[in-house]
Amino acid sequence: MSGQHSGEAKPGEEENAASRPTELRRDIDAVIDQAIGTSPSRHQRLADAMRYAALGAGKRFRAMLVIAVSDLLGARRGGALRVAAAIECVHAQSLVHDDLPCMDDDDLRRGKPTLHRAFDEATAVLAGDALLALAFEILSDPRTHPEAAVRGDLVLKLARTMGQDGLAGGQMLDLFPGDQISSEAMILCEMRKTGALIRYCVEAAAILAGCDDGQRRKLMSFAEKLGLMFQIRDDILDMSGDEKLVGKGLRKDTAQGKNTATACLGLEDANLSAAHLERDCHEALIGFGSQASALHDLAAFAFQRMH
Ligand code: GRG
Repeated sequence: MSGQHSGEAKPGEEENAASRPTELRRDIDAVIDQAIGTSPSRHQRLADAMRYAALGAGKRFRAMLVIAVSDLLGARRGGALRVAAAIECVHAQSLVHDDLPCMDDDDLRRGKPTLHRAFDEATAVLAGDALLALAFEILSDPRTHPEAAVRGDLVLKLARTMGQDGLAGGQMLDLFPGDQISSEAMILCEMRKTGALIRYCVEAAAILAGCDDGQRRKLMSFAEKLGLMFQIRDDILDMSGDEKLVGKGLRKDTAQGKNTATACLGLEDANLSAAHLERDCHEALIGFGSQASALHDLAAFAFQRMH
């Protein structure tokens, strides 16, 4: 992922899956690939499109976050990997639909043609739909957690994360910001379209592990700051990043009149805001000690990322 997340555990620190990104990437791909399956009775083009969107590329930031929190809280690794894979399916769907001509109309994603360019629009819509359905299938499978109540909670919270108060609602605010560019409206949009899924990564790991209220409050505070910071950094990269590194077309937000952090605050203040949020992330983790080092690394990565 980056220098801070190089795959080496620091001496004296317990190694966890989030500190071994290559291994984690392989494990997540294996869960998604197996869940897509190979049934000959299914439409091969749909399965191919789902694999094109969900396997191989991407930083797997959300998966790493799930694993880092579940390692911190002592959740079972197999279940955490399945939750991480389900979240990466939702994330992949959101990118596929975001890139469609009726939304942001993008040609490049993760360094390759967007799904509707590589396949066709109808396939991209359906592959996105099927990836969402697959996420719920993965979560509600007893292999994710033996207790039905835990699986039910995971499903309920994901449904809320995706709906009007989450990704779909955030994307509406992104596409139809109204006349007024304000920082309140910008923050609401960013918290929903991006923050909600990052928040769910932490919430889902806490649900899996069954942590106490005090730990949950600190972790959710961390998650909210992290999600907003991740999107502000995305806005900054859209304005000042390198297209080759980021792997998608940039400098479209301003042209499209989007209510982004950079449009609202300017580049310098957007950077300052991201820096404050990074500091808040680290502060929220005080109390977990060195056991939360993978989470500190992820916050540092989210702030410093160039892709
Ligand atoms: C889920 C029901 C439902 C609807 C989706 C299309 C849509 C509604 C929402 C789009 C939300 C969106 C694309 C927000 C941007 C999130 C974001 C910062 C994406 C980039 O994440 P990275 O940098 O990407 O982690 P990689 O490629 O590394 O995984």
